[in-house]
Amino acid sequence: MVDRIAEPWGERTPYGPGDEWPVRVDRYLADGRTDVDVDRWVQSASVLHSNGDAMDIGVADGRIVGVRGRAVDRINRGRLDPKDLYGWQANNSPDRLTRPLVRDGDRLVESDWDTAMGRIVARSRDLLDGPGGWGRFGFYTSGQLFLEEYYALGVIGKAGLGTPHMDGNTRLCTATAAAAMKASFGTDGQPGSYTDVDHCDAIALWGHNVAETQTVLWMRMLDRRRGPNPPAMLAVDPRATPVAREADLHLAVRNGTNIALVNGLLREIIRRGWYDRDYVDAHTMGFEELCRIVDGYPPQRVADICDVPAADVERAAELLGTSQRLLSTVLQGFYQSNQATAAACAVNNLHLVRGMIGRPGAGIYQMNGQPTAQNTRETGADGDLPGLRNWANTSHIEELARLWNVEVDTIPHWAPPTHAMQIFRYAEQGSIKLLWISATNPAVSLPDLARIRRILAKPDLFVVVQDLFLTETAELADVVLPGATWGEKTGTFTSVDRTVHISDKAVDPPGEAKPDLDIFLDYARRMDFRDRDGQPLIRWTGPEEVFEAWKECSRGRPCDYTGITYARLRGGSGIQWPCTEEHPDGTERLYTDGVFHTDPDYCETYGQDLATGAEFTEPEYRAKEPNGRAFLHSVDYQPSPEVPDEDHPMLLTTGRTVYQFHTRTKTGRAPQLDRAAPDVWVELNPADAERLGIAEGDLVGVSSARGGIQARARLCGIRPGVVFLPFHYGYFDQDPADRTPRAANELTITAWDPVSKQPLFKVAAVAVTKLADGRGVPSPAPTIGGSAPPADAGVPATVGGPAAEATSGKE
Ligand SMILES: Nc1nc2c(c(=O)[nH]1)N[C@H]1C(S)=C(S)[C@@H](COP(=O)(O)OP(=O)(O)OC[C@H]3O[C@@H](n4cnc5c(=O)[nH]c(N)nc54)[C@H](O)[C@@H]3O)O[C@H]1N2
Ligand SMILES: Nc1nc2c(c(=O)[nH]1)N[C@H]1C(S)=C(S)[C@@H](COP(=O)(O)OP(=O)(O)OC[C@H]3O[C@@H](n4cnc5c(=O)[nH]c(N)nc54)[C@H](O)[C@@H]3O)O[C@H]1N2
Ligand SMILES: [Mo]
Repeated sequence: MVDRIAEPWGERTPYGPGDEWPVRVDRYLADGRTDVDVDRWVQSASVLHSNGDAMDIGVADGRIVGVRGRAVDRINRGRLDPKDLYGWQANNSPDRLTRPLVRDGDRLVESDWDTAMGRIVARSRDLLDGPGGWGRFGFYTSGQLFLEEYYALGVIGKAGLGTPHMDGNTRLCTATAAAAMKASFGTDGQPGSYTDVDHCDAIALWGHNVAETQTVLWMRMLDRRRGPNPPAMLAVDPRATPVAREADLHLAVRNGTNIALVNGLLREIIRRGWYDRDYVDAHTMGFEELCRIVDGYPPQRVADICDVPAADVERAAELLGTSQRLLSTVLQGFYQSNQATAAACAVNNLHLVRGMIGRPGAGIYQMNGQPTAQNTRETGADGDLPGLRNWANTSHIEELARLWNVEVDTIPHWAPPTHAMQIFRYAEQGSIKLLWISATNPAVSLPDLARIRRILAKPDLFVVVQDLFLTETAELADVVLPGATWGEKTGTFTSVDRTVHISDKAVDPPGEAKPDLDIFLDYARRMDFRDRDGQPLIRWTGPEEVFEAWKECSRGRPCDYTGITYARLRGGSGIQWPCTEEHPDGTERLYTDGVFHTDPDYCETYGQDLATGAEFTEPEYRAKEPNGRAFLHSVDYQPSPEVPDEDHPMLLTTGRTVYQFHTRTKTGRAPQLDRAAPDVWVELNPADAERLGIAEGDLVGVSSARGGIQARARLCGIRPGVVFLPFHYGYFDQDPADRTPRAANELTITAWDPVSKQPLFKVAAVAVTKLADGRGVPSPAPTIGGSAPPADAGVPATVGGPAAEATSGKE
């Protein structure tokens, strides 16, 4: 028995380089049940992060009663994280939406499917027939639906309505991962494999608190660290996260300065001869320009910009430069920070110049965050074209037109797809009049919430929200559609390392809730979308048919799924794409031969200027003659769009705790997780706190040019001058009479990366003031994770108690 709230990572199973990661099967069954009480186990994988932990769902009396990890799976070998173990309880929550709701004046009232869909279709027809046509529609979807649902939505948007205004919350999440891989390697698609952890001799974590966010991947890293010949570890993060505390070297950079750091590291690596001249010559372009740019970042300049010791920059360069099998992971500390795509590409550069790609242990994970973000991108539900096709390549559009049997001009491709922040801007300006939001909660997760609420509440904007609960966003909708979720519907999704899993239906959804796929297909039927021959555009009736159609769409593209079937996904491990007739067991690593996806006829983009985002044309791209070589992109450091000043003297950054997922619609309804981190807190460095007269637990006001919130102070290991807020806390479980603002995004800025268009959640200027004395009661921050207080602070440890007892064993 293990309390997995008190011990999120469980027991160590150490192993050595090249060995197989030992099995450890984790399980949690509620209410003291044991295996004999379970009627059936149904195969699935986790939807509370991008790791892809494979699990079985335990069912008794038609309800979910627990979960266990799947020992056969290549990703987790049986392990589960705390959210995986306890999060499923939200499915059974009594406040699930069970019927559609429609707006009646200032109220939402219960209705039926015909009425709700009837309203959406009537509005759609009016808009489609009126001035502006397809330009009036905006779709904002998720990284948490299934592949089949995204593909159906993508076809509705692109071939049915013909609108370019479609994006996912993946824009907030992994747009930069996609943009950086497109820019460096030609297309999206992770080069590495999780088994690189088994082989590497050094791990660099770039703005990635993997211990709290891909907890099972961290277990794998920790098990290597506790075994023979452990890998060295470098952490780049302004906070003393568990990763930073474990690392051999921690660079606590000032947030917003990543590019200066990586440029400086590249300079040292090149000057000290730690690069692979042959690999550079044979497989890359842009080395001379890279040398010219990074030459401007000697250690002392990096130290000044990033506020880290110059000697540590040199030590980090040595750690990276002398490793033989380097594994890098990159996530939100880069993607949501200043110069996101440029900084993520700089990590790619580091691997390319050292030839550290495409072989065991030498891997890059440009991480995903959400469980199915990879599929949003692959299927084009983020506005890109399905199959990682290039919107500027006419023959790619023609392929899709043939596949869907529609006119080429129906498919929007005259300009880049509209990104999420621009969709909200169009809604604000009134050109978008119908906004359909599925499986995301922008009234908590987008920057500058006062503005987002104002937009969603506009009387001339018809808002459809498809969710499990009456969220902060759903409250502002005109129609609310009750979705069925994980465990209640069947579909597939793909992890960071391209492993495809199936998630089978285990139980019926509550009330009249429906799978998102059924909702989208119902809309297509009611709208009567037709193909070029006057036949129904969409004839699918269930997920497996959509999957089969998707396989055809993916054929010949990097994400080729043609060798995968539902049957093959059932019973064993997940399978990594590309999976074809020639490679029936999938593909462990990409670019093993040093040939990249940069061929002009194959690539996903003709490229952008990484400093400004300006798009290059096809002739400009062809003139570069990439011949399968990767691009080394180099960019100079520019300060963040917002820096501290007299009124707002501190830097804000935001992020996550191990116990909560996003806006907490699921984890806030799982008692063990909720109790471990029940309310917002603000992390302060003890020196800043002393200067401001703030002690542990004091009530603090944090304000920016956008708004203000209140939170209790946690004094911990964050760098001086910086404050951190978890962004999880909206108001769903607050007393309705007391809606004191507490969401981090009341403060964040409306600004985005010029290339990936990912919003800047990690840098804003704020003022911090003490509002009330905490009288010695500590803040609600967990004592585990980035918010861990000093050992002598006297804060009681975060524990789960008997209710959190899970098991770990050999099977
Ligand atoms: N428990 C939990 N796990 C999750 C999720 C969750 O909500 N909860 N969400 C999932 C999703 S969708 C995502 S996208 C991932 C996110 O996973 P992560 O990226 O690991 O999570 P974050 O906490 O957003 O940010 C990571 C770190 O970036 C640091 N940071 C902030 N600014 C900077 C900077 O300018 N430079 C650098 N180098 N570091 C900086 C922060 O201090 C933080 O520790 O997690 C996934 N897993
Ligand atoms: N300040 C700050 N803001 C951030 C971030 C940050 O680090 N800092 N991170 C950003 C990132 S990386 C992300 S990914 C976003 C996440 O932001 P959101 O996507 O807004 O967060 P969630 O709470 O996961 O919202 C998902 C919604 O979908 C619903 N849902 C879940 N499953 C299903 C389903 O099967 N069907 C339907 N119809 N609905 C479902 C859930 O109930 C929930 O309301 O937040 C972003 N915002
Ligand atoms: Mo994310």
